[in-house]
Amino acid sequence: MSRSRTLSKAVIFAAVAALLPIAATSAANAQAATEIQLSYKDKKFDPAEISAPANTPIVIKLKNLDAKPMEFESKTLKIEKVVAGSSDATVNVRAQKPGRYEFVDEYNEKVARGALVVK
Ligand SMILES: [Cu+2]
Repeated sequence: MSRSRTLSKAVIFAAVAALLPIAATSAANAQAATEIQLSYKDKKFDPAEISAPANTPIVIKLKNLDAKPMEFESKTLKIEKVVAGSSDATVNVRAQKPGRYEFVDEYNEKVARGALVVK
């Protein structure tokens, strides 16, 4: 075996060894994610308050039942997502500390409000 081939095997081994902990971490995160169903209809979120455990990723399955588009927005969660009328979207929320995180439909901010309570 040539010297360069031995070297490249070592490099590949090092690269794989470096990637393994990342793969293990994302698998753990995927497993721990809390999935929440949330509907939007007549400019109202249903339920208006959702909750999730702290320090685990959250996946909000959002159904816009209105014919018009809406924009799911949360300043505290740093999320903005436009959802077309009569369609579904997935909103991924990073793991959060305990607290109350308000969200709105930015197009109807005064009436369309909700909150994610992390405990
Ligand atoms: Cu916005």
